[in-house]
Formats: sequence, structure tokens, C-alpha cells
Amino acid sequence: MTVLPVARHAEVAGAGFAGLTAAIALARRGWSVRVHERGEQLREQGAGIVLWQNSLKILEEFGLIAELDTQSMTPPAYETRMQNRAVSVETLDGIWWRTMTRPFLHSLLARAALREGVEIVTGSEVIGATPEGQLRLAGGETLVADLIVGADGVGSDVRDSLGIPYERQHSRDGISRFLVPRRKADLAKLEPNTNWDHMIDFWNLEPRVLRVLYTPANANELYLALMAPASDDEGSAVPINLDVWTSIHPNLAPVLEEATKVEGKYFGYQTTRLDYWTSGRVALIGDAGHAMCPALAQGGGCAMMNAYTLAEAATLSDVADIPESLVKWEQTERPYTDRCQTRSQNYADTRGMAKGNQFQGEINETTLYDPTNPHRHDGVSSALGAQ
Ligand code: 5PR
Repeated sequence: MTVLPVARHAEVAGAGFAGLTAAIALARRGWSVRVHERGEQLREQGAGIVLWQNSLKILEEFGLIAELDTQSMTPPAYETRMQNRAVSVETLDGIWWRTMTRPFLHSLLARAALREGVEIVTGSEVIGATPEGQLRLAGGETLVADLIVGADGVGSDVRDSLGIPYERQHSRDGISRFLVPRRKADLAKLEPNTNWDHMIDFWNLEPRVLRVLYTPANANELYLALMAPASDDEGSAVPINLDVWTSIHPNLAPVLEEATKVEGKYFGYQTTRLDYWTSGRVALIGDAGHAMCPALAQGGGCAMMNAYTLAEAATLSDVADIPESLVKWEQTERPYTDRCQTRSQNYADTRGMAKGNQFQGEINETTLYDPTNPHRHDGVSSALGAQ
């Protein structure tokens, strides 16, 4: 791994998965890094997440797998059911994947960033950036850097201050996400023959579209994603309407009941595509650059991939040529994310995950990508050709 002989400075907007991954990757390559988090506290409010090989390789390179393994799991199988009848049961052999809570992943990355010498400033609101490498804060301060990372989420002020045009595509469905206790014994009373350690995608399309994605996140916590069309006021309500959900999924009553007790929010599925990801010394990553539908569970994974490869590209470039190196980075890396966005949007639009295991063939392009392999583009004349 190339490490800089003389430190360069990066300012990062946003301490989510994208911003923290970029910060760690840059710091490990010799950069001085400051991360700005708008919130008063460094924390993640989301529920659960699935990580695949593409992001796990990064955590491995950061030396974080032993700790990750203590509070994450690989469910023994991934099931899809329609109206509670098996469509597919897959062990996903040969694919590295882990489930966990978002607060845990966030804390793992935040602690790693601090260990690598990253400065994290909370209560620091970024309002914009300039292509020349200035980061503007709400307090009036302007900071200068060799590289600016806009990782400030789907509503990115860094992106909007640069006037980067984008398109946003909405789907008819959306989800609410919850972290609840596992309640395995109570679930087993209702369905003794189900392995409640499996990740299970419980689809129901008739008489009503109400899907429960059941994802054990560790020994004690369960991640529930409840999907309903935005047009279904009852199905998309949070707190959830227990009667409506248990009328379709009575076998999940114990954990649905738990979901009524915790906070959650309904998000409509959407995809955001920017005309370009970089402007001078600024690069947009994560939801700021490429928010996507969660069907393939790659929002966080693509955020981390692009954060990692951005740090590599900016380090391998001469400091004067960083803007040009960012353009090349986008040309090389973006096609993988573009295709993942398109596939995930397509699954969201068609409800195609209901057909059973989709983690095979070209769909696994992102899953199996290894951003830590410096030779990953060898023999590929252009990333666009890698379709
Ligand atoms: N897969 C995962 C997930 O969290 C969601 C979906 C699929 C792991 C919801 O966020 O399709 O909505 C989905």
C-alpha cells in the first residue's frame, strides 16, 4: 500500500459509513484528516445492515474483522418465502457476508478512525465546498484542503453548493426499519420448524403488499425491514399498525409487537444519479453521490467501496493533479456503482426479490468486487467494458 511521505490534508463532510471509511483509508495512507459531523453526537440511528465481500475486504484491510465478528453474524441461510411458503433457501456458499446493527458498524468505524489519528468534530455543520478545495461551515469558517470528501448524505449540501445536477427516481414502495429483540423462543412456539437464525424475506403480495425482511443481526438483536407501498397509509404508518401487519404475518407477531415499541421512519425507495461525482478537489460518495434502493443491500457497501478507492486514487496522484485523478477515479470505479443502482432500482420497481435468491451471476458483481485488490482492473480495458 502506498503511503505518503509528506502529509496531505483532507476535510470530510459527514461521519456516516462513507465519511468514516474515507477518513480511515486516507489516514492509513498518511493523510491528516478532519471529519465534520453535523449532529451533536457521533452516532448512527439506523437499524441493521448486511455487508458483503466488497465492504468486508475493506474492514479486513483495516484490521477490524476480529472485532466485527464478535457482534455480527452470518445467518446459516437466506430464505425467500411467498405467503409463508418457501420460494428458495440458499446457503450462499462461497460468498462472504455478515449481518449486524448499524450502530455497531458505526461505532467500529468511528473508533478505528480515532485510532488512526482522524479528528472528528461533532456539531460542525458543513454548508458547502468549492472546487479549489475550500470547505465552508455554517459558523462562517472556511477550511482549506488538498481533498474534500462530500459524504453528507442524500440531502448533501456539498453537492448542492457545487451545483451538480442530479436525477432522482422514486419507486412505489418503501420501508420502515427497526431493531428489536430476537424473541426466538416465542417465534419457535409459533413455527417450530423454522430456523429463526436464517435471514428470511417474507413476501406477501395478495391481498395486500406487505413484506417483512427478517434479518438476525447478532445473538440478541433482530433487524426488521417492513415494506409497503407509499400509497398504503396503514402499511406505511410508523408506529406500525400491529393489526394490519399481524393479519398478514401472524407467525411474526412477537417481533412485530416489539417493532411497535421502538422508533422508526418510513423511507420511500429512491435512486439519485449525479451528472458527475467530482468537482475540482471535491468528491461525492455514499448517499451524497449515489443513493440507491436497498434491494441488493449495497448502499453501505458501495459507499465504503468508493470511499476506499477514492483514498487510493488521491494518494497515488501528485497533489497538483488531484482534480484530474478524481475524474479518472470516477471513470474507473463509478460503473460498478451505476450498475448496482440500476439493478437495485429494477428489483425495487418490479418487486423482483420475491422470485427467490437473486445473489447469483452478474448480480454478484458488486458483492464480489474487491476494492482492496490493486490489480482489480488488470485485463479490463475499461471498467465500462466489465459488464
Ligand atoms: N435487503 C436488505 C435491506 O435492508 C432492505 C432490502 C433488501 C438487506 C431494506 O433496507 O429490498 O428493502 C429491501
